[in-house]
Amino acid sequence: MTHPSTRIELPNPLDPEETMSRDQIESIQLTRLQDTLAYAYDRVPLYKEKYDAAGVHPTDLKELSDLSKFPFTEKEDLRKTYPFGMFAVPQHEVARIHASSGTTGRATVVGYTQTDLDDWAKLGARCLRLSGVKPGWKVHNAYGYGLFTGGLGAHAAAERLGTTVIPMSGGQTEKQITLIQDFQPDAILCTPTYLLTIGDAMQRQGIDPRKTSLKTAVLGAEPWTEEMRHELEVMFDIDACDIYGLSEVMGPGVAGESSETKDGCHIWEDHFRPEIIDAFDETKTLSDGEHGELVFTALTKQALPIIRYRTHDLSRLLPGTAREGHRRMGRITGRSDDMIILRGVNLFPSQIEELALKVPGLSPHFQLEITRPGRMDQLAVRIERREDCTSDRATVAAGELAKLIKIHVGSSCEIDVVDPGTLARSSGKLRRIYDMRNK
Ligand code: DLL
Repeated sequence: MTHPSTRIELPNPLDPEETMSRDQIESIQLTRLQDTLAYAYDRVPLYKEKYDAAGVHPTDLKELSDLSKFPFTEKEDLRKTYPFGMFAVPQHEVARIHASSGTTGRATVVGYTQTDLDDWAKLGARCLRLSGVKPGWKVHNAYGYGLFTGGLGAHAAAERLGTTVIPMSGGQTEKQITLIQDFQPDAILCTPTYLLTIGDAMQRQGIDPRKTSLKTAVLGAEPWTEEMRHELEVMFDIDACDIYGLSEVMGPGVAGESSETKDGCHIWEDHFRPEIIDAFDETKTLSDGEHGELVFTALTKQALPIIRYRTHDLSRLLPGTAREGHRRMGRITGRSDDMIILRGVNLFPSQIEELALKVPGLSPHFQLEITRPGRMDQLAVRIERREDCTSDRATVAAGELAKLIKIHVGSSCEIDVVDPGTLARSSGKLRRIYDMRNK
């Protein structure tokens, strides 16, 4: 007897909002923005205090550009009201809580109603579909499960799309490899540096990552470059697409990238209104195309309305391509608080990644160490050579990288090429910067 199945051949049309025109999206944004401002003002004391102090009221928002009259929300606001002070619904309506790791202070706590979770899954599923993941595929989810939004967020997205989810979580690299070989997943979800860790470990075991069943990787949660995309696509013979999100705004799925265009993440603008501001002068809102700091307003969130949230992520807004009504964000070059200022020159780890991968013999495994031996800051780039790179070649490569950094970034640094496998590997977000100046 054959069993009826509810999952086989599910229709999988796009959400109607995905194909809306820019005008339609902006008209939805306006009404949702007006509702959200009123909702937050009525329910969250912090918003009322801030808006009263700034002399603005939700009714002052008549058109989208009026948003710039409203104060920003900062991570510090969530910290001050820790744990639940910015929640807009009573606790019994909160279906789930997540929290950020809090490496630079108190953790920030975020909450979701059941409707918020449904929206999150829907938007995450849109991202995966846009990246080429298909219903019926097996999806190996190696984002960490727990308070981090990556694991459960990507999990719900993959389930919503109608895939078979393998909830592996991060870490236990040997087990990841065994499961990839045994379960034959079609797609993998993890951070870009963790996929690199898995690929490296496979090669050390004599397994060719190009021969696995994987066809697609949807990678995010940390900055990565086009050079790293190329590295991973060649290493695994896959399509690698970007996915963006942050806990305070939702989690993974705020924006996702098309596998056909691979030209940056489309922001789901029926649920989020993005802005770009001057990272060093928050009074200046920048135009599309200009580089600055991303600011997000969530337009539909119930448990934790978030208005003009300063992400500190540096990017720019670009017109929609694969989903024309929804603008894209350029690849994140870094976070304004991760910027290294070295003798007056601004530098991001992603710039080093981009340059290092242009030098034959050097691998994408590197760390940046900043010290102050005298009165001057010094940067040392510690980077692994590739397996097939001889020590003579490594010496030449070090010189080449130093020269590229001098030309493109404008600062001198010391390059220390180390043996393969020497530097710490990531199983989630990789720490690249070791600032020893105050140690
Ligand atoms: O990292 C959510 C996420 C999980 C996104 C899995 C994608 C995939 P948080 O831990 O709150 O949430 O960290 C958010 O990570 O402000 C960025 O600085 C960085 N980030 C996230 N996605 C990307 C990306 C998750 N695609 C912070 N490119 C954000 C660059 C990213 N940076």
